[in-house]
Amino acid sequence: MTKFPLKFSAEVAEARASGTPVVALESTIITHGMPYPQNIEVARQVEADVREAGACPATIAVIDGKLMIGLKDAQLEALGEAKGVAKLSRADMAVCIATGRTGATTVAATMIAAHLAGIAVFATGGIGGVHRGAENTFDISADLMELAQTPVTVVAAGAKAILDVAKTLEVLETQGVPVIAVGQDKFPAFWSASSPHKAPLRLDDPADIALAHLTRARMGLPGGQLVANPIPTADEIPAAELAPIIAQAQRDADAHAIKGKAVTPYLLQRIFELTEGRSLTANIALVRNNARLAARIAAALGTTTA
Ligand code: PSU
Ligand code: MN
Repeated sequence: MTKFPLKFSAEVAEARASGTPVVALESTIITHGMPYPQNIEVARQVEADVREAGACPATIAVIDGKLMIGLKDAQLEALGEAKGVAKLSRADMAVCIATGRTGATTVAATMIAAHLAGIAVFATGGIGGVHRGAENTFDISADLMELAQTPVTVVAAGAKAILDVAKTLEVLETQGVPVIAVGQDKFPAFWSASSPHKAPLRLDDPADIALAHLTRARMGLPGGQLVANPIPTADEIPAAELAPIIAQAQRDADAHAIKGKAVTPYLLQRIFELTEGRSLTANIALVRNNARLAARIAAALGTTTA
């Protein structure tokens, strides 16, 4: 906890007062990860999923220089409609706040905000990671280093298959981040439930994930955990079907010289087009699935005494 000024929504303030578990949600997925108007619908739906699972959703964003922990519905809608909203990671968050601007938080920035607000569990779609060709571009998401230093358990459907998943897992290991698959041994690949990669760790019970989180804290280890929750198989796009589409999207990104922060949003949009919207349907299913699991972990954290 900190003295840094945070702006809690009424719902989150009430949850904190009454001891209701809280789950953080990111906003870059709204502004850069999904097309309008589905982005707003999905953001609302994911919040409803968290509530239904007995926790309180806290969607995080910077609005007019204020670090918001929980958004009113009108704010969420405005963010989803806005164009040109900044994508904030660790590097740009303070500048956005200091200059009174508006920005959406990535996984890294949402973790920082959640920790400032005393929220231990955060649900998203997929984390950023090591991009293909990173040996030339050095494009490695700040999300990985954030997981190494900020004590928030992040529930994601693995790493987006647009990444180099093997290199992403290597960096997570080097950084000392526990990567915990749920319900299977394989590391999930976002739109696909499985991948050729074995997850380093597996825990199937939310209570064990909560206990592992607390144990790290008690040991004085910095950083969080990556909980890799596979997309329900009914909703997945098989990896073999997706592989040529991802390769095409990557070629298009290269041909248009897309760089830096623009890479992930570009690839997601291109895959959406190339799959005629199927990637979005899968993305929605996996985020909702992650929100429900995160709520259970947050509830377990509230009752676990390590
Ligand atoms: N997951 C999604 N859609 C997204 C993202 C994640 O389903 O848009 C966003 C997250 O905010 C993540 C960011 O932190 O993409 C990673 O961007 P980069 O690769 O530039 O670090
Ligand atoms: Mn990047």
